[in-house]
Amino acid sequence: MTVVGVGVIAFATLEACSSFSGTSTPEPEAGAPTDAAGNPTDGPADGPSEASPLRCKSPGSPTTIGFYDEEKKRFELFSKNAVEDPALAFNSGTTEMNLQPIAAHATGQGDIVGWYSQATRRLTTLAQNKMNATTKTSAVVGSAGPLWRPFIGDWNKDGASDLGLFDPATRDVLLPEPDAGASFAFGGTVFDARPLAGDWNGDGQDGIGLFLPNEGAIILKQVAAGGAEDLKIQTNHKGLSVWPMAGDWDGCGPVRPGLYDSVSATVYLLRENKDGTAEDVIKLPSSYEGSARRPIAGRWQPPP
Ligand SMILES: [Ca+2]
Ligand SMILES: [Ca+2]
Repeated sequence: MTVVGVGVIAFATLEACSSFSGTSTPEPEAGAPTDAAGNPTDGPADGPSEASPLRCKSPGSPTTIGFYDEEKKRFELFSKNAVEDPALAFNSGTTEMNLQPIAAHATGQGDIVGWYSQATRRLTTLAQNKMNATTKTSAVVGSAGPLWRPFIGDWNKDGASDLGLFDPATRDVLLPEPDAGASFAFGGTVFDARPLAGDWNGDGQDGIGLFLPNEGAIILKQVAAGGAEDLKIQTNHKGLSVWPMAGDWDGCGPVRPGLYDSVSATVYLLRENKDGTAEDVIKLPSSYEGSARRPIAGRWQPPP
């Protein structure tokens, strides 16, 4: 595969606490009650919800959900994983269609939004999470096809977010950053698979994953490389209206997948990276139903 270099997208120096890497797994405290799987069962009563006790006593800041509304060209970034008026909502400032929203780690504090354009094969990131922010646009990813989908991770563990692209037709994965051209096949032949990435086991190395909409399954690999998956999680959610995201939903440890069903406007956040896992359910208002929203997740950097 020939790759035209994308160049450094200049997410610049990044803080240690990334949505995509370096999140360590807090160990249960000695004597703390645990469930059958060894996960701590106690936690502050003011957790994300009563149905979801925190898995640790000293959570960091959680990753929270967000959306890009393709119809309104608008980002909506939530301050918590619950129904609310989005804490940050602003127009993307572009009229381009079919943008694939992403979240990436930025200089200073937190994550910023952007998009990958299938038409131009470029990644654009905002300097700040606000309207009319300065944008940075990558070079053309020369070998990417017209339907390739983006995902963001830190492939070389330098703290800076890197682009990945997935071809749902051929299952080809391309990592144009940071070393211009790693490519491999991942995921078997599945229809319309959707990529995601994260540090699934909390060892500081980002892995990759795919949501398989026809099966309602998520496959995860602990590294960004080809071959068989390390984990397959069967969810109760399938169909082409379901899109994946990834985050540390309670601030307690490794990154976990989440799903958003755009028809029912419902968010499902997995509590564990294992089959049959429990999940937190966030039913958004009916005004979200059937919309052109795609989910993203991050520790959103507030605008200055
Ligand atoms: Ca990197
Ligand atoms: Ca990892």
